[in-house]
Amino acid sequence: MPDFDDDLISDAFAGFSAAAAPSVRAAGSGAVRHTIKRRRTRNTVALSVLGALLLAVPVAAYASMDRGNQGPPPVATSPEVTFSPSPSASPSATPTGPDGRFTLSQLTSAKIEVPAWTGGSGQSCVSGRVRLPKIKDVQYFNVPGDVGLFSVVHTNLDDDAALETAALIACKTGEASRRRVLAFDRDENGRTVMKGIVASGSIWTIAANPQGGIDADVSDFQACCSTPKVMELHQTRTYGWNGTAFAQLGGPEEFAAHDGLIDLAVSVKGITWAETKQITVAGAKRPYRTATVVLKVVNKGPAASGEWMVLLDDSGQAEALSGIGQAQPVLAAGATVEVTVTFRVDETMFDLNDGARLWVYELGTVSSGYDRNKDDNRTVAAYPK
Ligand SMILES: [Ca+2]
Ligand SMILES: [Ca+2]
Repeated sequence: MPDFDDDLISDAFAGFSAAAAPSVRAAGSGAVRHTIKRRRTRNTVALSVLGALLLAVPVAAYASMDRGNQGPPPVATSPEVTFSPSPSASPSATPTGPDGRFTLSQLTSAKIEVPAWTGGSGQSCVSGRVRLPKIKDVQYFNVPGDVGLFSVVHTNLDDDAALETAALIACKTGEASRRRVLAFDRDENGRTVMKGIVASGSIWTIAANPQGGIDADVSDFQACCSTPKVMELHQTRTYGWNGTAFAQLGGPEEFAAHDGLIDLAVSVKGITWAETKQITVAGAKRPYRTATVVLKVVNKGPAASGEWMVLLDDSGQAEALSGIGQAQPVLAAGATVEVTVTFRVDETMFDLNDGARLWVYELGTVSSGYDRNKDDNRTVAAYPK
């Protein structure tokens, strides 16, 4: 149910609430696990987290949101629309069928068939024979009808050797957007044919897979607003034609790295405060102190965790410097690790807050709640008084 799942992501995480009830587990837990190819772009950043991790998501509804997406059977054609093959494109396969390659400009210059967006906020997304504008950002855009075309790639999406076009489109539904990859081809009379939905979900980019189909950069949710982007878990998943339908052909099938529950717990082992330094912020000198905090993180199990990270809640006015928002290696059940993080605080905040709030988050579990006790995922690094 790709549309249903996709819609939930858009609706739920636009404003962000994280984590969930521990009793809910995605179906198919026996599915083969794949290596998670987390996008290696996590950097130490100043994180701003919207208050506490609220456990407000109706988790049952999200239990299947990370399932592989299967496209429906090929749908309607657009007989009125014809394009000539892109003259700049060079054949990379022996054409045994019509050339199905379109440029982004071609697909945005005439009306194309967009399947109905089912469920929830999708009802506001345009569908049918529509002309989609180009969009430059797949998450943040604002166009009439709120549906746009972000990118195209040329790849084999059916049983013939000629190449077709995979087009990544998005519908703005709030701070997030619903995304789909559609397949376009030509029929033997040169008419444009929309062959179905190759994939849907929080897809950021697509690339042609050499074996056919597409490699999609997919995340477990779409961070926005004050939710740190580093909390998104990105995977590369392959989708394409399996001879019968569009289906996931490769890559991870789930975002969580394990079936069983875990219990990460964090505590402060020690804090060292540097001397006050005058730092210019927004044109004014402010008295800042930097804290170096050694955190003890234990996984009480019973399962081994996936990758996780330390995050900083900004309600204490602290600003992350290092070690925060960085993916940490998996933690075996019963294992303990020490993590050193640094942050700085305007010392005039010491009278207003008791400390900096730090918490641990397992990547890929924003909707699934594998941590059986979230109370101990948080700790306070006390400010000096
Ligand atoms: Ca083909
Ligand atoms: Ca815990």
